[in-house]
Amino acid sequence: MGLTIDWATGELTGQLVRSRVKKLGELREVFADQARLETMDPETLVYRVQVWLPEDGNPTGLLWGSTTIAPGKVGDEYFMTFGHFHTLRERPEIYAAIRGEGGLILMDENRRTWMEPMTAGSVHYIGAGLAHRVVNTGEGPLTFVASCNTDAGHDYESILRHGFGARLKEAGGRPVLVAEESLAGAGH
Ligand code: PAN
Ligand code: ZN
Repeated sequence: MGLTIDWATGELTGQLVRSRVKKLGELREVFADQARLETMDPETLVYRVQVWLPEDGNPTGLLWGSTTIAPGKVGDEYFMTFGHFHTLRERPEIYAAIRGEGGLILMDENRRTWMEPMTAGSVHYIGAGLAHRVVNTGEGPLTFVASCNTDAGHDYESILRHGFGARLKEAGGRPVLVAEESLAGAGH
């Protein structure tokens, strides 16, 4: 079908592959430390997404994607994806990590939030109705592949408004999931 993946890097090649990048300046709302953000270059590349979409006209077809998140932090918070619910809440997704170290943050509609560790070879089933975001806690790039129905859609608005229920931050040299409530209590 004219699509290939380089399993070392996650790079997709094919005529129907679309690529987009997210720079720090487009992710202001998702990081907690706004003062630190102001000191950083908004052109910094945080992650790159490649998506292959089938052309079979099937409304519930399957897409194939690859995302690479650069290593980095805003203050003590690691670089991460924007995160989203699927617009069609009943649409699940599968992620599989191919390199790097990090965490998949999952959140249900009641804002209950938890994390699954991601490392080369870990496979993650994102059940219906769960918001999902990936965080790179490693020294190098974190890459994962993804597949879900083409009609799933992205609801970024809910994340923009309410965020996730917890953040993955470095504390004592290791990643710790910190509940937003306790952050709010600390005056953030
Ligand atoms: C992924 C994500 C990709 C980038 O393909 O879209 O990793 O994350 P954001 O969309 O949150 O910026 C996916 O989950 N698709 O449904
Ligand atoms: Zn998704």
